[in-house]
Amino acid sequence: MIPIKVVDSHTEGEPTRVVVKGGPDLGGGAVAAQAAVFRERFDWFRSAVVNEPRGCDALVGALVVPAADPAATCGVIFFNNVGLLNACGHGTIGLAATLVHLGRAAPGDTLTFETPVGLVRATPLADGEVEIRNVPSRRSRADVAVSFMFEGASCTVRGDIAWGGNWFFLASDHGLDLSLANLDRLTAFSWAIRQALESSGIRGDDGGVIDHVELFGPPSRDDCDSRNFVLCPGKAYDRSPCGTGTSAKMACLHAAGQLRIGEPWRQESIIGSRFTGTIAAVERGNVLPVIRGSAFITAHATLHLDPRDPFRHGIKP
Ligand code: PYC
Repeated sequence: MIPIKVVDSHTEGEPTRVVVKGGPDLGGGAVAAQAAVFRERFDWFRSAVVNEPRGCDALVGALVVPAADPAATCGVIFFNNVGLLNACGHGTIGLAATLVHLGRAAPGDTLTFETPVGLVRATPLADGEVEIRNVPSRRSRADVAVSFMFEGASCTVRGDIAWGGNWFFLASDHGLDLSLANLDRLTAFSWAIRQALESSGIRGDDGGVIDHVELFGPPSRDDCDSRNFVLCPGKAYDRSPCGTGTSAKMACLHAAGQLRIGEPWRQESIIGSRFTGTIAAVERGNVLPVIRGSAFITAHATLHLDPRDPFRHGIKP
């Protein structure tokens, strides 16, 4: 078996594991088609790379694959503890930092990654930050009411539905304290929203499942505009402010007339880290989000899958 070589990093606290060697052959073609092959035939590989005992619930994997688009540097498929992600902002920053670390890119280069949902650009900067240009993002519906039971009481929350590379339900009027000490309640509340969206058949405007829930509150830092809590599809919370979530937020703010092109939006995460976003332009009703953040390399490793190990393919939640 080819050894699986990975480079680990974290972007504003949220971990990424880039598979740089030993990934499965997905047959080439468009990255969206390769992602379908990965999902159907190589779920064991996904789980082996990111799930316990080798990984953890928060870990996002990034499989570097050939791109079909001649404009792309390479393709990338992001995945987590329960499946594939369409796109991933913190992971894109982690991937760019990893390529710089490996000497495959340099500050000032513009890297273009083909994802299953479009091209994402990343520029490693001289100060160590990475700037990404995410996929066109949009608010799809405003002020949607979602009702569910929470802690034995019936509860209704209103929020927006937006695309930022993944589908999000974004709510500010929820009454919860956005602090790390409150993680269990935030998780239970957001998960109840997620389930209510699903059971009421509320989806994105392309029929996509709304699998990320984002709650907003006042920032704890003077240099931020807002703090968030983001619940990811596998019930882990995003330690970073979430790149696709910040893109969705900026789309909502712009649609509400609260964020102009070029105006900075400084999004604090639940752990106090920060992304700085701006809207570069608006095209056909979509905002073009630009986001900056930092990633740090934490490990180089060779993953070992011992045929005698009953958990070599990970413990699936
Ligand atoms: O940064 O877009 C993001 C992201 C999605 C899930 C975890 N991080």
